[in-house]
Amino acid sequence: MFRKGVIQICISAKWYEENYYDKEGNLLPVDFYFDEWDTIKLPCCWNTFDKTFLLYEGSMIFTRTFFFEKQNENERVFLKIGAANYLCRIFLNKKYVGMHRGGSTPFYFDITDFLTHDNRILIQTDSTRRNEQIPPAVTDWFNYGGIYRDIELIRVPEKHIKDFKIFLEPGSGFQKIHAEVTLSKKTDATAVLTIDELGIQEEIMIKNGSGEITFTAAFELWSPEHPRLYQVSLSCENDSVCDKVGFRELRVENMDILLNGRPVFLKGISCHEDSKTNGKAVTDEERMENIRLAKELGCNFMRVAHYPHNERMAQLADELGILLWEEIPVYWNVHFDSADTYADARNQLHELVTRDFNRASVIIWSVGNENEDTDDRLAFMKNLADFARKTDPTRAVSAACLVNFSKNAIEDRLEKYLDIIGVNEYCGWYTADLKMLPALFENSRPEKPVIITEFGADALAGNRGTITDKGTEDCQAFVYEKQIENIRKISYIKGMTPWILKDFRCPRRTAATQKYYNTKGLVSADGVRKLAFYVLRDFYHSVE
Ligand code: GCB
Repeated sequence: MFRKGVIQICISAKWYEENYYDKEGNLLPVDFYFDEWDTIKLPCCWNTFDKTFLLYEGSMIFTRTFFFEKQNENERVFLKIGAANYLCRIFLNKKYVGMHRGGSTPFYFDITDFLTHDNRILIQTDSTRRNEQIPPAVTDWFNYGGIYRDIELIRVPEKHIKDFKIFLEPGSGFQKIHAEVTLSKKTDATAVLTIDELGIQEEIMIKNGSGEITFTAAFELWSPEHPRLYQVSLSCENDSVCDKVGFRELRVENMDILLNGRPVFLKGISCHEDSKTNGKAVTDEERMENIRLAKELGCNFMRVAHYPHNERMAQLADELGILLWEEIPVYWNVHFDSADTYADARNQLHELVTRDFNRASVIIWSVGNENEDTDDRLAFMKNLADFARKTDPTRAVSAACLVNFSKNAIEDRLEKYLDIIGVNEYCGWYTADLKMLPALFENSRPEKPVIITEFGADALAGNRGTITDKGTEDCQAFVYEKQIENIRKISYIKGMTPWILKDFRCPRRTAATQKYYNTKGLVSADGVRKLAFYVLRDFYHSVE
């Protein structure tokens, strides 16, 4: 089974094996052998694997051999790659299987017809940053390379369950569950949905490959305080899938965000997927530690920025009880006039929504971060927002917008197409004058609830000084105090996710107090809590 195997790597776009021939049948020369390549354990980011590769960006080839035994004539075998940054091309037994672009979402290839008993797989990943990609070349985080999430072979019957969505039917008075099934073939069938703990066993009639059902059930609601999950299973002929699912309702009504019918203030924190030792290939322990830190702060909400994090994050958030904002990397200076770039962004959104649809913790899809308000950007992001809303009626759509600096106001034409307005403002830091903050809030007349998706200040852990000494914990804590003092008075602000839980690797950050890290974390990359951590903690523990 091809799962977390030992993979061989080589930095080269060329590769040879003794038995490779050119088109005329001439033996190709060999100047190295797969067996001599370096060995790496996947998944991982090559940058943290070996310091030779720390700053390497480009193409890397991974290969291994494996045996495969068919279990029956009708099975199909899919190769799933949890994420590979950014382009990924797959070859199996010297044949090209396909390619995927997008560095943070999972993808699947049906490799049944490529498999034999003895197999050699070869996967090329290319982490080159390009302006036409999502994200574009310039970002404020580290561009880790590699296949950094799980690789799996999945066996399914030829006619299998392709998609299964289950959720609390919005507006049903918290009484009804809705489920939708899609099969791999456009045929008729009957599927059976079971939730043992609720005594539910429902038949779903499938016509032409799809079916749905709505039924009444006496379930407990999922919430951060009570993260109740139910074991759900679905079977259809020879196939079955299962999931652990919570049922909750999220609505935006007038100026309120309602969770299970009650207004909620989103006490949040932003976080990257980044660890000192593992890069983006963070472990479950590291993810749980981040959630634990957020809970210590008193959070009920996390903004997992700026790209889809590992699917385990949403599963753990479901289990541990924390609401999530999930985001695609439509970040800064995107080629908004390019149809190709739009297709890339939309595909990443589609893969994210499909992956996490059944996660109760995820309440907001964000379609971008800090993009200048131009006509092309408006059309591009409106289409993404419409797409998210159409594919998912159970969540809110948002984006982290810029302040309109010419008016010092929360004002962006995209607001019309969002359910919740996200705003990044750096009063006290990039906008040095803190007096701009009360003015910003007074100047604004948002017609939808606002989340302050970013504010913050850099501070090197242990670096102390006065409140005006940039890069000190004291200055960072002061910015947090002033921000909180202002934000708490504003009734249209329904949540906040300050920037950021932990310091993260960032080659653009060259100051002596940064050392190639963005040090706006409340906690250092080594886990040291800074003064501002306690400022935010005291605030969150003082509000409902
Ligand atoms: C921002 C960006 C975020 C940066 C942050 C900063 O506005 O959204 O990606 O890391 O500011 O530290 O400058």
